[in-house]
Amino acid sequence: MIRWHRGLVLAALVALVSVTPPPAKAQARTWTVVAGGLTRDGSVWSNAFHPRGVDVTVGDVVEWQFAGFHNVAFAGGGKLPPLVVTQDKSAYLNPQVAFPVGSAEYDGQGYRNSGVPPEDPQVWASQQHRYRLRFTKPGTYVYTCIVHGPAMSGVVRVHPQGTPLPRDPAGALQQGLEEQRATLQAGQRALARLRPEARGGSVRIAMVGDGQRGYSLMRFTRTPLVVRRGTTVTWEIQDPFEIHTVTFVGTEKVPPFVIPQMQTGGPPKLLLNPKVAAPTPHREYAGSGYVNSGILVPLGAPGPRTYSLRFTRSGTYTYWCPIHAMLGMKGTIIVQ
Ligand SMILES: [Cu+2]
Repeated sequence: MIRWHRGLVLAALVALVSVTPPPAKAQARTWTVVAGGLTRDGSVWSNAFHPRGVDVTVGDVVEWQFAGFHNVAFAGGGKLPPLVVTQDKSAYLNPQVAFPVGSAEYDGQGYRNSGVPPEDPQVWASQQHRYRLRFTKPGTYVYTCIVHGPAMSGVVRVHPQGTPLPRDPAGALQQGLEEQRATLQAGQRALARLRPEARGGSVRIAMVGDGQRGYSLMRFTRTPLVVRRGTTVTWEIQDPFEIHTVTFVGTEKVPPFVIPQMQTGGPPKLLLNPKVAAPTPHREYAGSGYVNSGILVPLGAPGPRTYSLRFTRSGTYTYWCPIHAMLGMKGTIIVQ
């Protein structure tokens, strides 16, 4: 009798399994976050993640699409690595930032890094460069773009399965695109207001960014700056995200900022060109030659933020930020 009973129960179970759908296990979803953004002319740049915060459930994937030169880094309980490392007195982009690190899953432990996209505005505009991470444990995970520092951070809030979420993936992406539009529009308004400030015999040019709004301007001025001979012009970074230089190249080409050095059996080393990074000793600009500020650093970072040159000769002069030359970051000074 017992044996017969057991057989009946088994038969009943088999029948039950064959007619009922599998237990309600939430379908893993993919959420899109856009890293950065830029206007078509490259003048305004987003240094924010859109949306800044995203709510997901355990098992879901977040996919970052890179609309600029950014990385996505989760510290995983440790310290984030530095952007730059030095070796034999040369400075390199840290491979721990430039290239992907860690598995495609994250439970809050261990460093995860997307790497950076190619330095190519077309790749940025197409958002083809992507990074995916699956979240396997509930928690609130802050991440940072190490290229642009702690002011460029985002958060992924991972909830237990079954938790009702404020948005679905389409809604979260729409929110992100709205945030991106607001950021770029705020930047465009700031660009429209951008004016060099004249004080006595000197003029000040601000390189502007806004940590709250999340933008940086990739322009020195909107129109050529006209000054009298003998005027001192001072450039000053007022931006929490970006480094820039002020570089008069004379008859030379605009030098590249990053020089890849091919390695056998590994990724290239990314040398930061000392020609761009290091200042020349000039205090005056007499109309020719290579004259360079060296790297000027963001608000809050250690290092120089200002650079001054006295213009001693009449003429029309173009200068560049080689770091952002591909975005059209150049200026013109007319010395009368
Ligand atoms: Cu720049």
